[in-house]
Amino acid sequence: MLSKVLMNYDFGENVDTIEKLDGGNINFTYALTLTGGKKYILQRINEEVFRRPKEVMANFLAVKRAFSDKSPEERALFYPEREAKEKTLDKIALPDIKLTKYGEPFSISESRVWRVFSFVKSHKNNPCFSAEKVCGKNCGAIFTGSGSGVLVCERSMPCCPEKSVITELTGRAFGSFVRILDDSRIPLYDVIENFHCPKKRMKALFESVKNAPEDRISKCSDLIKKLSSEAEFVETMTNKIERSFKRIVHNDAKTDNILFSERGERVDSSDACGRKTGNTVTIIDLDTTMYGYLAYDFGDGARSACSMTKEDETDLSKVAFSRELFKAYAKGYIGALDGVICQGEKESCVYAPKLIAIELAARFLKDYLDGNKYFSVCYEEQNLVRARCQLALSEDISEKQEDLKNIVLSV
Ligand code: GN1
Ligand code: MG
Repeated sequence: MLSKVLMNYDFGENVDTIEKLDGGNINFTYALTLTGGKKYILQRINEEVFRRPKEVMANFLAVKRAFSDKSPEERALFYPEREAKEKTLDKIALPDIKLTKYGEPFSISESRVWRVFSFVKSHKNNPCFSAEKVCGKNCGAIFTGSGSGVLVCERSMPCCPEKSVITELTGRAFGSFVRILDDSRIPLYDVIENFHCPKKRMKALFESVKNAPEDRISKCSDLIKKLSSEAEFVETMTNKIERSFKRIVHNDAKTDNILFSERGERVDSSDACGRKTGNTVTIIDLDTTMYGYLAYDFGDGARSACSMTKEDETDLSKVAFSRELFKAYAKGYIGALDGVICQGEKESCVYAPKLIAIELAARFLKDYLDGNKYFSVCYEEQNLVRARCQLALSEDISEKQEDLKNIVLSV
């Protein structure tokens, strides 16, 4: 199958190895290494989830084009407190697509849609990277990308300042992404309708509850009850957020979707305007980049980046939302939108992490009840475990709600 797919591409040399990569719950991803050592990422779009994959690719190209229309300065990470002159130019890049032999951005093989991206050499592609490399601090901390949205600092769990640096950079990258595209009026397809819409996601869950097999229902009746008790909160907040307007947002604003360039690529000299040039931060996974509500994008990023465990933690006593990391994420994301974000959007950011944790709990639970058709699973009950974990996270966020409010309003 894969060799047939590869026949659509001209790499100039032979493909030496193909390695299946983990990470991501939806698409199927492989790393290709050519005989000369050059690498690419090959990916099959999951058509069960993205029913119109060509629209996904059209959106990708439109966003990429809108980005290229901007000057390098406009594409930089945005720091409100820094004067243009002393600004470190940390640049945002988007992945490069490799066209097929026929000049197409994707290929179709046995009715499946495939695409090839240039490989981005980054710390996360090595599996470990040190704080020294990421933020220049020589504290000895080592971070590992866990594959589910959390970076685990191996030295000083649960949280050290350097982890905050990465979380702030993540927030800043996604906030800057929204800022950069703010005046681009490009049309984009709604590749998944109501992708983030907590009240509709809850409704869909309760529909599945009606039709689910008895043995599955009996394993999660406590969870269904708890989620039902959140219905009013979800309804009120969804209505509040959706009174706002849509912007182009990434919609999967988590740490795993950021790649930090090798420190070696850093140019410490100044650019023509006398500013220091910095790292390249590549934002990947643009599949759900669409018009959507800012608070959902922020909430989803925060519930992922500020969680202290992986998404399928079974020991719920460990599940926690870090205030420290939230402070960092909010500073980055909201700070990057200084002068752009509206007051109502900012206020909604206070409740959005809890809201999206509940939404994701509902999505995981629905999929468990439906027989695991949407998210890929390694074992039968993984979606149930994930749902429990998200609900526990939402409960922990609830307890910290007042702190979140003070943090958001002080950015
Ligand atoms: C899916 O596959 P991945 O990790 O990029 C999902 C996100 C969820 C995430 C939870 C298209 O994203 O919305 O937050 O799993 N993407 C889609 O791990 O549904
Ligand atoms: Mg994604």
